[in-house]
Amino acid sequence: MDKAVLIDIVEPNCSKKETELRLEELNSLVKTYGGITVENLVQKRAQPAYKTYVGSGKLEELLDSFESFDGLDVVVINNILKPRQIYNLEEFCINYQIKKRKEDRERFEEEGSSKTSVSRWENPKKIKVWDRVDLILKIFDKHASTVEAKLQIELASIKHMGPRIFGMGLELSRQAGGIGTVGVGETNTQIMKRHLQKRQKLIEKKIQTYSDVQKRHRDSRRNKNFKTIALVGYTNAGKSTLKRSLTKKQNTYVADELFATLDSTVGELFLPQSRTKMIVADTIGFIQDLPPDLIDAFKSTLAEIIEADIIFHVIDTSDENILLKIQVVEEIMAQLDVSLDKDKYYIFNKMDKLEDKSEREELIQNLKEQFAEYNPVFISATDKSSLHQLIADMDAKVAVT
Ligand SMILES: Nc1nc2c(ncn2[C@@H]2O[C@H](COP(=O)(O)OP(=O)(O)OP(=O)(O)O)[C@@H](O)[C@H]2O)c(=O)[nH]1
Ligand SMILES: [Mg+2]
Repeated sequence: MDKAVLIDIVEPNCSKKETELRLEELNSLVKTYGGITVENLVQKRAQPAYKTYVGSGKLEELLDSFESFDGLDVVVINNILKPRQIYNLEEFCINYQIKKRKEDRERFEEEGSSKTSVSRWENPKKIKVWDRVDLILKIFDKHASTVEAKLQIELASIKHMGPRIFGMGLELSRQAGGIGTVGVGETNTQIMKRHLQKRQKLIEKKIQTYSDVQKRHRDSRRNKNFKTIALVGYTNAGKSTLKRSLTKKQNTYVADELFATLDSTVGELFLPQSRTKMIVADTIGFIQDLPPDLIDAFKSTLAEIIEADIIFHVIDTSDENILLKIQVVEEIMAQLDVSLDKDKYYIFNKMDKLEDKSEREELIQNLKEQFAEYNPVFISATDKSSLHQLIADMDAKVAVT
């Protein structure tokens, strides 16, 4: 299991509350991945450091708190870094250990114990450095169960990691090659680059095949006049739980972890009045700072949202960060070009978690007013009886169309 140090660089005007919530989310991501957080560090700065993103003084201070690096495997930074910055940070960790080793050796020399004493830093350890995208990709990779999801992750990884490999190659070529000669690194980089470009084309072709099949499924549903509801929302909001409760798909995977769902699956919602059905599509959840490359790679999975007739924006009402998360989801939908004239319902979920009755009533009233245009509905996806009204609304909807 990876022992991780978490670093978050925030703007100087970031509130204490928001700083805490950001760190909390990063901790959940690390936990979902299976890592253990050993240290947290938040640095306020208006501009990230050009070379290493994190200020080097602050970083050194953090590393100083370790007796040795036995207790550290990975540094996770809660921001999106440039490939070169990640590379520089990894180098920084190696150079730190080399410096420590030198200091130890000099001290042993002075003390006259150089023959018997061995520095704790004798064999520098490679500390991995991940940015937020790396961490999300690792979780995706761990959770992906379908071939399509795996291909989409590989595509996103190539797009994210590719420049880093080229960056390192550049470094190697500088070391290996003199003026006017082609360095070993450079040739290797070119080979790697060609290999990755070929692989990317192949993956894109394969993903297209899957996406064509899904399109045929969607067309066939449309031809039968079935309307599709897409469940959209922040990760862990309860989308899959809702799908399970609305449809007969009892094998839908639900888990208290981030990015439990990575594909898109559909189920049928039976409407008792009109004796017809709607299709419910569950898909991948969103998160703050989702990199565009990732959204792009998952376009075929997300097509279910883009082409749905109705959007159920599922919201965890018990979440302290509710408004921010609503906004993040809306922004990602805008990036995806989800048409604004789709019928949209705000499904305020996990109502059972709000224990104080008067607080709950007040919150409902506020949310009803604030989001009046999005048909606010208050439910607990875990309690089917709270879904009657929602199902009745859908039934009435089919009746008039
Ligand atoms: N108390 C309570 N817990 C809920 C409710 N709905 C979902 N949960 C829990 O919330 C967690 C996340 O639920 P999921 O349905 O997997 O959430 P999701 O939106 O599909 O999450 P991702 O697929 O990771 O994006 C699980 O532990 C569920 O049991 C609810 O109405 N009340
Ligand atoms: Mg899910």
